[in-house]
Amino acid sequence: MSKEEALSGDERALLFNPDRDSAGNEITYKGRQCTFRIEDSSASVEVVAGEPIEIVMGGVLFSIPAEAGTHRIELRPRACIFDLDGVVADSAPCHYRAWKAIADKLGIEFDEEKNHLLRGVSRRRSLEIMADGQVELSEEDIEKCMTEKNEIYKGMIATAGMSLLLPGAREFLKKLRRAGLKIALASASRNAKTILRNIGMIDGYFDAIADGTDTSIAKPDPAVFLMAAKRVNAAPSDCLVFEDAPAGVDAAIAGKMGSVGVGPAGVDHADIREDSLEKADVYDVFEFFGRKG
Ligand code: B16
Ligand code: MG
Repeated sequence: MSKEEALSGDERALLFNPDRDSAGNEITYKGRQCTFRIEDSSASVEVVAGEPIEIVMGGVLFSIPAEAGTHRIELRPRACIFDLDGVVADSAPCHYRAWKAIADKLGIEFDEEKNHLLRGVSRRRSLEIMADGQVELSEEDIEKCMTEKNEIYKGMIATAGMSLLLPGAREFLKKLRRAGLKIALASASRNAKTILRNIGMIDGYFDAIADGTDTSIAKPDPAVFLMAAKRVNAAPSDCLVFEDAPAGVDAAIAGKMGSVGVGPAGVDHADIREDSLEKADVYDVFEFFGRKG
């Protein structure tokens, strides 16, 4: 690979990934000569004077002023942690329909509005919220309802297959990874890996996966996010969590991580808001890590 090919620039910035692009690279970008170096624990770029440009090194955005200068980042893992249901996969409607079948059997009220309260929370907690004030369930009933709901749900996700993949998700993750960020999945679901397999994302997209089979401690506890962060060796303060559920954003905040609220409702308290990964801008992520340094 030639030096020029190793680096890539898009319409907005020059991208350098210290894990992939070779040190000692020199490139002239928008008329400015840039020399990249990797030392023990840092990466740097020396830029000659010229018009202001932007450079993304290891997922961190630098706004380079007109003057000549050297800009440096400490090399340490920085990670984006993705929730699954509602962010990468559209599995919430399947959860709803499966719970609705159980609610009908139990003869209790359950509608789409109440279903919002179940987003991101564990299977057991979902049943508790659904039954609350309407029916008393013994431990045996709870186990039976959870098993039955899960069997219905598994049938639905098998039938839905690839159609659960949310538009833009794969492309968005690829761009972040190309820039040098670690990518992790953190989901409350015990079916997370099955869904990833169904939507063609089990290989090549995530550096680590933490899910409901690793911990039963539910969001808003940050346990599953902390586990994902640990698996990519990133400090919580170097993590940005993408979540569609209020409990998920609360968990990110409790874990001292940055947060991106994805989707229509309940996540306005996140640091960044995006309607979907399809509409999300990778530069919001690069700017977030740029502010942290
Ligand atoms: P399961 P996430 C969550 O997934 C769902 O949003 C939530 O509705 C569900 O109860 C939970 O997983 C557990 O799922 O029954 O498959 O183990 O948003 O954390 O990816
Ligand atoms: Mg979710």
